[in-house]
Amino acid sequence: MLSGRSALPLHSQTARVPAAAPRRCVICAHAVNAAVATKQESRLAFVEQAPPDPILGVSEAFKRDTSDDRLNLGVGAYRTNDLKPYVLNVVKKAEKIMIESEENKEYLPIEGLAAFNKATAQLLLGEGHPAIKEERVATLQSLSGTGSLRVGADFIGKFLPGRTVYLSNPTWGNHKNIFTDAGVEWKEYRYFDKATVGLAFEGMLEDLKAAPEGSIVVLHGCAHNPTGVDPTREQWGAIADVVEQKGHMPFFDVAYQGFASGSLDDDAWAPRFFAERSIEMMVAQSYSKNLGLYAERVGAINYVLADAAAAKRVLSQNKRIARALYSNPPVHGARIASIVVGRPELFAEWNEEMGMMAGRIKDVRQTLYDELVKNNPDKDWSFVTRQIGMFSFTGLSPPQVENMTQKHHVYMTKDGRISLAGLPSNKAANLASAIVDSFKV
Ligand code: KET
Repeated sequence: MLSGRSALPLHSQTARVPAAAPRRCVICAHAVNAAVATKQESRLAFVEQAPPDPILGVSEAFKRDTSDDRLNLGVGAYRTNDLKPYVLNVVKKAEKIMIESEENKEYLPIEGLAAFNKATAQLLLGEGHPAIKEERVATLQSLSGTGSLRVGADFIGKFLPGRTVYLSNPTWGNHKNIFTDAGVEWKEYRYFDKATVGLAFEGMLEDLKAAPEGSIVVLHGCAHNPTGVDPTREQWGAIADVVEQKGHMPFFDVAYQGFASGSLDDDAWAPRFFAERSIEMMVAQSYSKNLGLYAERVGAINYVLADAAAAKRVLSQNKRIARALYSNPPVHGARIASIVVGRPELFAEWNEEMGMMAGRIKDVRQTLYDELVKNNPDKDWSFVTRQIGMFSFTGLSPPQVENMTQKHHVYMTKDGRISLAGLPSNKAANLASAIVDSFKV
């Protein structure tokens, strides 16, 4: 076992023995160099503990709670009314088709599965959209919404250096991580008005007008996370006017298409409206929620551009970015999505299932509202039913959220967001009384 004359045995681990005893290798009892033996501390000992993730860390804390009343309303993941994760029927059917056709596991091209890329651009813009026909859309399959945003962020860092990214205040917490880690500077624009529990529309327009020309503006395609507050169509018009006047580049994050309203078309209205106005844009898409493919990491980054030659070159550079990040994307979920979108009977069934999921969330939102009104009729709870999508942004402060968790075993994010997708209707009354109680803290 000796490698070279003076070398130590390769397996020179020491047993933990009193300091005075001679140090010996635990395997062959060879005497071990004292300097090596006493060096207990890792060269990485200076690395500090990272804080738990504000969203996914909530699920970790929830798992440690043993109370029967515990409720996980942290992460935005759909559950049935019995709190079971839901695998869509269309997903099971697509997987059956895949097994029967004995698909292989070869690497995908760097840009992903061609059938998926075609389907995802069509879902986004609508079938037969001129931008698709004219090959002005560059689409790269990536690792769900997060990975697609990150590829886009790296592209901005490389090809639009010095541009600032504007994020809504508040926004999905991971946006900040993504742009920070890509080395792209970000700032915030006003979005939420606490007083009205609605859109800070004037403030938003002012901030976008004040941003340097050619800035990148991250916009939530629908069902804004965490507020559940979206601009009206008229307001989108005014936002598009400013974006156009200032030459900003919109970067849409579309994580809830079809899942917010139950309609793929309605939920894609805003990015389609920008495309209609020929505003060049970036769009990240996710299939975590609408196809329930959370763990399969299915999504895409799209660039809807003014000319086909630019789209071709932009795609080539996105491939270069993806190659170094993860080389090529996973195939399984992309095949599922392309089969579901590509077969009319499965596509129709998918729409029904999305309608069912969106419907359950709407129902439980209404039940929660009714229970809140019953519990405390003096407070205006109308914001609960005005908000759309998966979440309710309650306005609870961090100490009040602490009360929700410590006293009532309700796990939620510190910003006061609750995921209604994790609420069974028979727990709505408990949740309402926990919220009313916590507002007194
Ligand atoms: N964008 C938004 C706005 C978003 O809410 C999520 C996920 C994503 C992108 C990314 O999802 P992906 O699975 O990478 O496609 N949001 C939920 C889960 C999470 O935080 O990762 C959430 O807010 O709970």
